Amino acid sequence: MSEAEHKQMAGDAQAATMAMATGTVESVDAGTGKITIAHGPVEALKWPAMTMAFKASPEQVASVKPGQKVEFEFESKGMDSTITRIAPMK
Ligand SMILES: [Cu+2]
Repeated sequence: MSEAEHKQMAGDAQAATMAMATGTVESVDAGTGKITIAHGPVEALKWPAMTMAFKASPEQVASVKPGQKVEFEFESKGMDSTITRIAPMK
């Protein structure tokens, strides 16, 4: 890749980016404060569909169950993704 492209990637990794996605809860872990979600593609981050763990508050972890379809917003910074809002889909 070109140097310009590489710099842009480095920049993207440092800046926190807000994004929205929908997916299915795979598991919740109250101990580590994580919700694992099989999510659809996230255009804002150029992510394909994948299953990954998101950091979440105890209230957020308690608000969803495995198997539930959810709609959520998160902040992505480098390898860390933190949920800012999550709600079951109707
Ligand atoms: Cu992902």
